[in-house]
Amino acid sequence: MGCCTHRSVLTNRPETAGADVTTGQLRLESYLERYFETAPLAAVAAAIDGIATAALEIESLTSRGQLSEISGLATGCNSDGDIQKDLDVRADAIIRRALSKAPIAALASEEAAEPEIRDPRARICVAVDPLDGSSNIDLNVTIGTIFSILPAPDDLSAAFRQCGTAQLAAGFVTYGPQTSLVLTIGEGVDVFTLDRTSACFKLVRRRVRIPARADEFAINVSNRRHWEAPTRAFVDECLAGADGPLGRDFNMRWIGSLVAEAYRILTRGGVFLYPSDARPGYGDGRLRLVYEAHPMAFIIEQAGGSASTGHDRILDLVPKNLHQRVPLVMGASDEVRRIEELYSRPELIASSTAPLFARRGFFRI
Ligand code: AFP
Repeated sequence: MGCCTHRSVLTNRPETAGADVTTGQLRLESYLERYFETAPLAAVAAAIDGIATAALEIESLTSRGQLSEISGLATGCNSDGDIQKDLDVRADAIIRRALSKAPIAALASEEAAEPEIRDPRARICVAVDPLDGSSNIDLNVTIGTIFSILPAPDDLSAAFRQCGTAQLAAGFVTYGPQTSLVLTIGEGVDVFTLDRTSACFKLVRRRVRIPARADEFAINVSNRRHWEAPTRAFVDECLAGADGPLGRDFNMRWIGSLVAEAYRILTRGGVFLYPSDARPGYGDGRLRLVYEAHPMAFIIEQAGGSASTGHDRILDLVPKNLHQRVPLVMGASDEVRRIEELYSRPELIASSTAPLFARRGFFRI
């Protein structure tokens, strides 16, 4: 089954192949059609078609909540000790099945310790976070699926040890008020919304751009006492508002769902931080490099933003292992630069919030 229930890109071409490209009319399958001419991209398009198909099924589960057989309850732990909810496991199975038609050499998932080797002659590999934000499943908050598509190396054991710049495509789906697909194939970022009547993803925004300057930041402030000084200094600068070194007021958001934060940044700008911190197991932050940070960094950079660890560009990182965690700062370039500056020049920290927010300052936060 393709992303539109009544036809599949792999079987037949839509009558409206030359559909008008104004926003809202181009269906995902027509958008993907132009990639079917060239071999590696044909496999990429087939994988995206598969993920879109899986998203239809996952969407039908999430949109029905407790009316579906999904409880949102924990069913066990994945290989890294993270709690696995029933929808995590279901989404993983749905995606594996939907991708069975696509020519994929290897498939990796947050929900499995090791990659699954499929057709070694195939030209691409896919890494997925089948259900991002699963702690929000029973809270009726936006959750999602994140994916990264890589070229298949000759030695498949190195399939998921490629730097982020090797990605051929990346994207995420949000299951929320709308079900949306955010996609890059290295030519900017486009956004599709699911038309639930025709069960079809339709293009709604092309070539999305993130403003260089943010006036909104997202971080889990409950971890402040565990943060490194540069992170603390940056957040204090934002909190200092117009009187502070950044000279303007900032709003704050934290949804606890990376896909929802990324969608907001692609819609109205901002900066997101999940830094390393002093809690046991958070020395490299919480988010995974291969199937969370790399695809998000590709999307954010394609939209004119930046993504960093605070020290290094996320896309330049070569994963040491499949489930490696990495600190992530992403969004408006000016703010990502400022955070990198605070990390590389500690002398700036002392001056950045001294008057009001220094440890011995008037306010204690
Ligand atoms: P779950 O999938 O376990 O809910 O984790 C979601 C996530 O990976 C990411 O989507 C959020 O930004 C982040 O973790 C939330 O982390 P905190 O719960 O520590 O705030």
